[in-house]
Amino acid sequence: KQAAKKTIIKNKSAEIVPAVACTTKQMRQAILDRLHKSLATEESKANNKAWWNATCYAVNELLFEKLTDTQKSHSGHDTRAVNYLSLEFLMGRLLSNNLHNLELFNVAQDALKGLGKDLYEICEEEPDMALGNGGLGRLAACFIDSLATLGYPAIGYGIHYENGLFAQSFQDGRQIERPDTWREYGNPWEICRPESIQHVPLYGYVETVIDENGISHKVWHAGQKLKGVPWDVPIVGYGAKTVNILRLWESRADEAFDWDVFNAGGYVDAQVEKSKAETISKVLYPNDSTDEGKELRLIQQYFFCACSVKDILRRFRRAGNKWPILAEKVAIQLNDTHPTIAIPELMRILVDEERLDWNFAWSLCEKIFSYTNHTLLPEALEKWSVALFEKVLPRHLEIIYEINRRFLETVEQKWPGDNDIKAKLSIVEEGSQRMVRMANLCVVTSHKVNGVAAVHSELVKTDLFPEFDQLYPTKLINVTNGITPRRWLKACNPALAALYDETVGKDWVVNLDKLKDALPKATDTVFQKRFMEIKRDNKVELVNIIKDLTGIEVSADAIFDIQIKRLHEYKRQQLNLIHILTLYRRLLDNPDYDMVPRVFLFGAKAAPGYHMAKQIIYALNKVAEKVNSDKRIKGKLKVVFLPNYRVSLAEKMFPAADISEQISTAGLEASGTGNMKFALNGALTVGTMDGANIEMAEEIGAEHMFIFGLSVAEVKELKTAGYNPYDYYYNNPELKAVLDWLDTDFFTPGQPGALSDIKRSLLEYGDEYLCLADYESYCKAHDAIDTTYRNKALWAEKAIRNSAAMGKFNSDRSIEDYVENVWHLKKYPLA
Ligand code: NBG
Repeated sequence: KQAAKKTIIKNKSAEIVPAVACTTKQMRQAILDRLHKSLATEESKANNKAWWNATCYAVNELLFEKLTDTQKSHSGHDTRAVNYLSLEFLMGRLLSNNLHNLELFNVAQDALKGLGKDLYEICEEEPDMALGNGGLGRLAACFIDSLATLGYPAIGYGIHYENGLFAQSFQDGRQIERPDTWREYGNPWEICRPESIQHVPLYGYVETVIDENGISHKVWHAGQKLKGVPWDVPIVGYGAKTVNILRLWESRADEAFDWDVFNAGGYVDAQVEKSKAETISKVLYPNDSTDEGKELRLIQQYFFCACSVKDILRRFRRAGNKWPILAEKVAIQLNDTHPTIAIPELMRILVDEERLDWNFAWSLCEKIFSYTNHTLLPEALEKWSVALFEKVLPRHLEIIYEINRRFLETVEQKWPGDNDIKAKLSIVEEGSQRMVRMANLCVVTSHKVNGVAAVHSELVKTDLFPEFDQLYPTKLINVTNGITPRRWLKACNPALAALYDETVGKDWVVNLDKLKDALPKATDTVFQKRFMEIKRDNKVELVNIIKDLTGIEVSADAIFDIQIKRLHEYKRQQLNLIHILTLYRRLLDNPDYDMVPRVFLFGAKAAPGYHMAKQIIYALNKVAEKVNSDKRIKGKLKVVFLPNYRVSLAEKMFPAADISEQISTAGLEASGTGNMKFALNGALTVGTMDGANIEMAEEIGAEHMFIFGLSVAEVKELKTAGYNPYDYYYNNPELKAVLDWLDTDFFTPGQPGALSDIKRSLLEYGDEYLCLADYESYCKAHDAIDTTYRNKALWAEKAIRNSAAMGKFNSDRSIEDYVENVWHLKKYPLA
């Protein structure tokens, strides 16, 4: 257990007004009551887990009332709401965040102190809700925080995975995956809602039926049925004027379905089928940015979409509404293509079950759906085989064919006789194995399609969907990502948050642009000193965590250079690695090599089936072992790979960073959001002109970042001209030496070649991500970091400028952009 001992930050100058009235005394009593009356234990017996549970229950008592009030207000006003459909919500821990959003953190801290307990230690008991892989899932979590904070009616819909993203450990440097059993002993934050269960059909066949008026329609006879059980997690906005919900569906066998008949084999087979039904929500697919073509994954997608669409329509009907106003009340955001199947599902319900006219139903769908694209990587664009569809969702396939038939008529009108364009845009891809292209279905249906940073959205238009952009000129738009300042500054960096409270006023929490008011202080020596003292304190805390987790000792005087994100070749942790090797060689060649001591920190999980990503983790761990124990380099270089990177660990790393590594090949990182978290907490970015880095440079001033490498245009040029990594290898002796090093057994004694895979990927296999092309410029950027860091005042100025310029990158701004351009919602905060 990491004992995070944070200093209690109290700002005496301005009293915090809690969003919910609760004194320290009342809080203490509530916690004790829950300990006694809900957990049936007492102070002398309770362990920290019990105290954590009791504190969560005490917070819930305050939250649930607000939740009910919000729901009452929303149904009373029959509000238009956005339904955010996402296969991933990477929530992390909730206790500290909920307390901060209620403005009760200090109250709870004092209450627990009175009981001999420390809130920070209690918070460490909470397992992360790791129901997501990386940026896409964390973005969804930031967005629902902002929606509630801004007072918009919104529901997050997702899956109640029994196991979230795998827990990672290292064995001899290699990644080991273990199940993440986050709710094995229950979860105080969720409420089961059996009254809102949904039933989901699967498999079977489609029949054409003629009704009494002689009109034919389709009936889908399912071969199996699942039951979706909703679990609601309250999402409290900052100030508690709105408590929305995140509704997560758990799959169960449907008793209403005749399992015995279906199985003919009787009891045992029925039980087997039952446990199969329960596997649907068992595990999160651990792939980041790659498509996983598995039947179970398609069923997961359909399961949660079908439950959510039915739930949305249930609420709509309950309000007594009629179909023509469906699109006035309902907006559905598709977070990537994972929930695309919601489109044919809504069409199926409207046309087959509600017997609405196709054109009318379609016109509703076109107004209801919108889609966010999160990547240009071709391997991440989901496609499902027609054969699989036919088996699992036969009626949906028919509906997709009909949508496509009508769509191709539009294409014919625009480009008469052009079969190439038709083949390219068609929702169904022809070939030896016919495939359904989910992204095309999304673009055809949605009224708005957005990328997640300016450069990415531009590339969506020019490279990914150029013909769609011609066909629908106003459909493709940009909404730059953002992060919630509540979690990513106020809660995770209390000392810096307090400094900002004092400097620019407390409402930066809901108006991050306010941080700009601190810019004139960037050159003020007193302010610089305070800012950098906070940074140093945060580094000292991380030093202790590193020691606890790995046994490695590092110095807080070194530059903390951090790369935390999923392990992927396009994110180029391997480029970071070969630069580390370069520094190591320089130090071995010249023990007096003059450099500011540097600690390179990593945190990353690799998809379990992604061989090269796992090799990179292995190489980093092996290099770390060698470097950290090499006395010759006098501690100037340390490499630390922290195991099990996750939201709660990230919260301790961002505040302690000097350097943020954002080094993807230009054009491949759609946005990045870690880049924003680092800068907000006062780290300087070493990065390429990619994703949101570009917009960050606009806000901060590129001269206050360490920009390097090829631009998007230069990457394209080089690839067109024909890229040959050997040119760089033979022309740069330092580069050649470090790559050749990987072929020896220097880092893996007795096992020469154990790291050769990495060299091969950078040479023989063609270096798809252009690491060697960017190597020299990357090394120069690092030299500049070293030089700049020696000038303390200059560094402090830049750190402040980075942090204070982050106003644009808060998720409240992203949400307001969506509201204005896509969702058109009204605010309904509680009085
Ligand atoms: C990721 C991108 C990131 C981006 C997040 C959130 C996927 C498919 N995409 O660059 O790689 O910040 O989405 O938009 O996970």
